Amino acid sequence: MSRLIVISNRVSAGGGAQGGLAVALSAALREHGGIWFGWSGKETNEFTGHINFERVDGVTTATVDLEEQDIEEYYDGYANRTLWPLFHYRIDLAEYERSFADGYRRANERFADTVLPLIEPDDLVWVQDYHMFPLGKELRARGLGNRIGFFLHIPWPPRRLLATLPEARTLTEGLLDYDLIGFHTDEWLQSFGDYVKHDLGGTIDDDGWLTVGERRVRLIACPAGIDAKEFAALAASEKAKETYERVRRSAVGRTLIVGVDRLDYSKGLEERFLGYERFLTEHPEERKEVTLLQIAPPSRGTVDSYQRIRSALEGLAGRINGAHAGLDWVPIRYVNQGYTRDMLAGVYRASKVGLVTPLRDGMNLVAKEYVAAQDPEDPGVLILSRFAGAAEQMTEALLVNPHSAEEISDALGRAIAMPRDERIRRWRTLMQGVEEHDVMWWSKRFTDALQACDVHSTAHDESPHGAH
Ligand code: GDG
Repeated sequence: MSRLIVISNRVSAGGGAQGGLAVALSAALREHGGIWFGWSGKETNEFTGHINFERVDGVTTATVDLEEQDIEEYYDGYANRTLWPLFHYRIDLAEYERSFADGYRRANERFADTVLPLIEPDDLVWVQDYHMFPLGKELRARGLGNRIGFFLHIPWPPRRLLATLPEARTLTEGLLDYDLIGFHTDEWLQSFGDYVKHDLGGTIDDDGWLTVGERRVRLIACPAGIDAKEFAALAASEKAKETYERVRRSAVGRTLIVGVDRLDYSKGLEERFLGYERFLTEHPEERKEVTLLQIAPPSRGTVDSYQRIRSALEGLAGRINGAHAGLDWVPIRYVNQGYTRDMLAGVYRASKVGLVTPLRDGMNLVAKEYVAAQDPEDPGVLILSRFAGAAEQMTEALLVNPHSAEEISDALGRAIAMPRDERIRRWRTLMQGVEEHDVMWWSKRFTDALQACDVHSTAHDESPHGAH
């Protein structure tokens, strides 16, 4: 079996705070052997390419520090201010600055220079996400002939939106140096295909082989999942039970509705609050019988748009609570803090409704975690945005348009009134999907598809890294 080199912006092997994806990537690395390479998250005065190796829970990690200017232009800039909003269809928030694009290219060149000597001839190289689009091209330019795959964790935007990015063409052409490109859903794959067909003159056959001139790249839709067994076990842990009891006690018999999201404008939190307010107005009989618990740990706080969404939400939660609260009831409990995964599992299980309404989301793992944490005898109801990648698989959820306060309100009414047998029937189908297409399935499907690709055809065979 080939070794695996995983490359991602941040490296998170081992430790209790690992998310589901990190667990899967660590498991794949333990199975294949290999290295997880990325940015350490730390700053250095001068980039030297010094690699810090660690061995964590059977996984070797290799990280580098970046200069302040790299972090500002590559990470805060191009990744978080340009690509993230654009790829979530928010061109109103996207900032197009040449210095960001330059910093992004420079950081990727630095990653390529640093990781190259760590890669052996038969290794599979798996690059993760939008921070690293050009890395494959940079590695090819340095003569690497290995199989290199890329997985995109966020949506691919429609081509007319992508066209607003000054570097759209360079960025997309650069992706043709990968052997395999994975997306969460067919929709994102089709959007990518549209751009390539219209703007690069490519063709795609029924098996997902993309051809542009001499280049052939395999495209697959490969939806990421969670470790369903681990999550169900978390939900049965002492800490989860304790949290379950605590949350239920604090709800004093009221129906709990839960939202758990990184504080991000793509997650549709304002629209969610407005939909919930509409529900309170349209269902006066339910007032004081329900509570919305929204957990939203802050993220990317150095970016203006994140500071704005944070204060907008505080204002909105305050206004709704001010307008509707009584002596012994507040409609929204809005918590700007993160919890451990076992506590989250307890919170999900204590909540009769999981409200997951992003305006756009590559996949959304919270929807799957909510399902995995439920009591099979008395499961809650998942309300899910049609615009989350997860909606392609989770059709037994109540699917809503997250922009419509009326649809959110109607779905809340339906979820709260749903009879137990219908809840069980829907949950079983959802849980079957979550278990079958779990995160181990995802990483195996991707690495198997990468292994099956021919060794890169246009590699520079004279290079030591191109030889096989
Ligand atoms: C990107 C894509 C895609 C949240 N609050 C806490 C906490 N979380 C955890 C959740 C979940 C994870 O964070 C969030 O994952 P999502 O998938 O929902 O969203 P993004 O962070 O935007 O992830 C997304 C994903 O990549 C994978 O490809 O699905 O579409 O945007 O696991 O549980 N975890 C802890 N405390 C919290 O308070 N411990």
